[in-house]
Amino acid sequence: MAFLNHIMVVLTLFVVAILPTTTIATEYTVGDDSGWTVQYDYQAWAKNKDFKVGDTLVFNYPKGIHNVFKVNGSSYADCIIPPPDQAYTSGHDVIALPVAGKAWFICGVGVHCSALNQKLAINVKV
Ligand SMILES: *[C@@H]1O[C@H](CO)[C@@H](O)[C@H](O)[C@H]1NC(C)=O
Ligand SMILES: [Cu+2]
Repeated sequence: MAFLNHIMVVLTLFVVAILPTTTIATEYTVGDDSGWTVQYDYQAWAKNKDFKVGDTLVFNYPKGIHNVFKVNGSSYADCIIPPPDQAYTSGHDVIALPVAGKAWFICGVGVHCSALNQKLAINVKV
Protein backbone atom coordinates (compact mmCIF):
# COMPACT_ATOMS: atom_id res chain seq x y z
CA MET A 1 0.00 0.00 0.00
CA ALA A 2 2.79 2.37 0.86
CA PHE A 3 4.31 1.52 -2.49
CA LEU A 4 1.06 2.42 -4.34
CA ASN A 5 0.79 5.70 -2.45
CA HIS A 6 4.30 6.49 -3.47
CA ILE A 7 3.47 5.82 -7.11
CA MET A 8 0.39 8.08 -6.88
CA VAL A 9 2.47 10.92 -5.48
CA VAL A 10 5.04 10.55 -8.24
CA LEU A 11 2.32 10.44 -10.92
CA THR A 12 0.61 13.52 -9.50
CA LEU A 13 3.86 15.48 -9.43
CA PHE A 14 4.54 14.40 -13.00
CA VAL A 15 1.12 15.56 -14.24
CA VAL A 16 1.41 18.89 -12.42
CA ALA A 17 4.88 19.39 -13.90
CA ILE A 18 3.90 18.76 -17.54
CA LEU A 19 0.48 20.52 -17.54
CA PRO A 20 1.74 24.06 -18.20
CA THR A 21 3.88 22.95 -21.14
CA THR A 22 1.15 20.90 -22.79
CA THR A 23 -1.29 23.81 -23.13
CA ILE A 24 -2.34 23.82 -26.77
CA ALA A 25 -1.17 26.89 -28.68
CA THR A 26 -3.85 28.66 -30.70
CA GLU A 27 -3.50 29.81 -34.29
CA TYR A 28 -5.60 32.90 -34.96
CA THR A 29 -6.59 33.85 -38.50
CA VAL A 30 -6.57 37.65 -38.42
CA GLY A 31 -9.92 38.97 -39.65
CA ASP A 32 -11.23 35.40 -39.92
CA ASP A 33 -12.74 34.92 -43.41
CA SER A 34 -12.17 38.59 -44.29
CA GLY A 35 -8.43 38.13 -43.83
CA TRP A 36 -5.97 41.03 -43.76
CA THR A 37 -7.62 43.89 -45.61
CA VAL A 38 -8.63 47.55 -45.52
CA GLN A 39 -11.59 49.07 -43.70
CA TYR A 40 -12.01 46.19 -41.30
CA ASP A 41 -12.32 46.69 -37.55
CA TYR A 42 -9.37 44.66 -36.22
CA GLN A 43 -9.84 46.04 -32.73
CA ALA A 44 -13.32 44.55 -32.66
CA TRP A 45 -11.86 41.30 -33.99
CA ALA A 46 -9.18 41.21 -31.28
CA LYS A 47 -11.56 42.16 -28.48
CA ASN A 48 -12.35 39.27 -26.10
CA LYS A 49 -9.66 37.08 -27.63
CA ASP A 50 -7.21 35.72 -25.10
CA PHE A 51 -3.83 35.82 -26.87
CA LYS A 52 -1.14 33.82 -25.11
CA VAL A 53 2.62 33.50 -25.51
CA GLY A 54 3.20 30.70 -28.02
CA ASP A 55 0.09 31.44 -30.06
CA THR A 56 0.41 32.46 -33.69
CA LEU A 57 -1.32 34.95 -35.97
CA VAL A 58 -2.01 34.15 -39.60
CA PHE A 59 -2.39 37.05 -42.02
CA ASN A 60 -4.14 36.03 -45.26
CA TYR A 61 -4.31 38.39 -48.25
CA PRO A 62 -3.64 38.35 -51.99
CA LYS A 63 0.14 38.49 -52.37
CA GLY A 64 1.25 41.93 -53.58
CA ILE A 65 -1.94 43.72 -52.49
CA HIS A 66 -0.99 44.04 -48.81
CA ASN A 67 1.90 43.19 -46.53
CA VAL A 68 2.51 42.92 -42.80
CA PHE A 69 4.96 44.71 -40.55
CA LYS A 70 5.35 43.90 -36.87
CA VAL A 71 5.95 47.36 -35.42
CA ASN A 72 6.42 49.29 -32.20
CA GLY A 73 3.73 51.35 -30.50
CA SER A 74 4.65 54.70 -32.04
CA SER A 75 4.92 53.21 -35.52
CA TYR A 76 1.46 51.71 -34.97
CA ALA A 77 -0.02 54.98 -33.74
CA ASP A 78 1.41 57.13 -36.55
CA CYS A 79 1.57 54.47 -39.31
CA ILE A 80 5.33 54.85 -39.73
CA ILE A 81 6.32 52.16 -42.21
CA PRO A 82 9.59 50.33 -41.33
CA PRO A 83 12.21 49.48 -44.00
CA PRO A 84 10.80 47.18 -46.72
CA ASP A 85 13.12 44.29 -45.82
CA GLN A 86 11.20 43.91 -42.56
CA ALA A 87 7.92 43.18 -44.33
CA TYR A 88 6.10 39.89 -44.46
CA THR A 89 4.85 39.55 -48.02
CA SER A 90 3.84 35.92 -48.65
CA GLY A 91 0.07 36.43 -48.53
CA HIS A 92 -0.10 33.74 -45.84
CA ASP A 93 2.15 35.09 -43.12
CA VAL A 94 2.35 33.07 -39.94
CA ILE A 95 3.73 35.26 -37.16
CA ALA A 96 4.56 33.89 -33.73
CA LEU A 97 3.81 35.67 -30.47
CA PRO A 98 6.90 34.73 -28.44
CA VAL A 99 6.72 37.38 -25.72
CA ALA A 100 4.09 38.78 -23.38
CA GLY A 101 2.91 42.36 -23.75
CA LYS A 102 1.54 44.48 -26.54
CA ALA A 103 2.14 43.51 -30.17
CA TRP A 104 1.36 45.77 -33.10
CA PHE A 105 0.93 45.05 -36.81
CA ILE A 106 0.32 47.35 -39.75
CA CYS A 107 0.07 47.12 -43.52
CA GLY A 108 2.81 49.10 -45.25
CA VAL A 109 1.08 49.56 -48.60
CA GLY A 110 0.01 53.10 -49.55
CA VAL A 111 -2.39 54.66 -47.07
CA HIS A 112 -3.82 51.32 -45.92
CA CYS A 113 -2.68 51.94 -42.35
CA SER A 114 -3.09 55.71 -42.11
CA ALA A 115 -6.39 56.18 -43.95
CA LEU A 116 -7.99 52.76 -44.18
CA ASN A 117 -7.40 51.39 -40.69
CA GLN A 118 -5.37 48.31 -41.68
CA LYS A 119 -3.72 47.92 -38.30
CA LEU A 120 -3.94 45.51 -35.41
CA ALA A 121 -2.91 45.89 -31.78
CA ILE A 122 -3.16 42.98 -29.37
CA ASN A 123 -2.22 42.19 -25.80
CA VAL A 124 -0.34 38.91 -25.35
CA LYS A 125 -0.55 37.30 -21.93
CA VAL A 126 1.87 34.90 -20.29
C1 LIG B 1 9.55 52.42 -34.05
O1 LIG B 1 9.56 51.95 -35.38
C2 LIG B 1 9.78 52.98 -36.34
C3 LIG B 1 9.61 52.36 -37.72
O2 LIG B 1 10.53 51.31 -37.92
C4 LIG B 1 11.15 53.57 -36.11
O3 LIG B 1 11.36 54.62 -37.04
C5 LIG B 1 11.25 54.09 -34.69
O4 LIG B 1 12.57 54.53 -34.45
C6 LIG B 1 10.88 53.03 -33.67
N1 LIG B 1 10.79 53.63 -32.35
C7 LIG B 1 11.35 53.05 -31.29
C8 LIG B 1 11.14 53.75 -30.01
O5 LIG B 1 11.99 52.01 -31.36
CU1 LIG C 1 -2.77 46.79 -47.11
